[in-house]
Amino acid sequence: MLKLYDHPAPNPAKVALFLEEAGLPYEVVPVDIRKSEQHLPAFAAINPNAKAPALVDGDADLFDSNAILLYLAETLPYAVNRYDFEAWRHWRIVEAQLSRHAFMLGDCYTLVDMAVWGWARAVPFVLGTEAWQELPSVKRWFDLLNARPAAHRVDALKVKYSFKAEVDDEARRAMFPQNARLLG
Ligand SMILES: N[C@@H](CCC(=O)N[C@@H](CS)C(=O)NCC(=O)O)C(=O)O
Repeated sequence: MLKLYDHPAPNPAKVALFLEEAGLPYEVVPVDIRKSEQHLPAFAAINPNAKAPALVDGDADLFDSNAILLYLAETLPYAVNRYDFEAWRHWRIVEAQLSRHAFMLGDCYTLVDMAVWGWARAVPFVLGTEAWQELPSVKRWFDLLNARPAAHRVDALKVKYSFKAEVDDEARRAMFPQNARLLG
């Protein structure tokens, strides 16, 4: 796990913000600069400049907040891998449930099915078009719900009103304004 040598001061805060925005797990090691902990030999071994923040990632010791930000920006594959893994893990739980029951809670169609259906529609987009082959029970249940007249009427709404379909830069700015901070 990443270790952030942290003090609630501007330079460490940049790095903490990035870690939080990226959803990366990290452990905080407090460095109280008002108690001179930045000058302790153990910390100086990590950051010879004797200032917070520092970051330890496995064998890599890093210092200077902007250098750390650039280093962290290279961890995108880690973040993508993490969320892809988590998405599959959750859908496999749903798959196991629907392999034993017609609907999420058993034999009856309930609110839980409606809640899961909302996101099931995004499965090919999030997990790829081949995903249904790995989730046959979810697909069986999804087709059943999609065949309901109510689901047809819901689909008709997106045709009736002209919603933007492209996820371009404008859409990304609208949906994830917090990411502007990552661009500096
Ligand atoms: N260029 C360094 C500056 C780090 C820095 O000045 N850190 C301050 C806290 S914001 C600090 O540790 N001050 C204690 C000291 O100078 O002894 C960076 O961006 O990380």
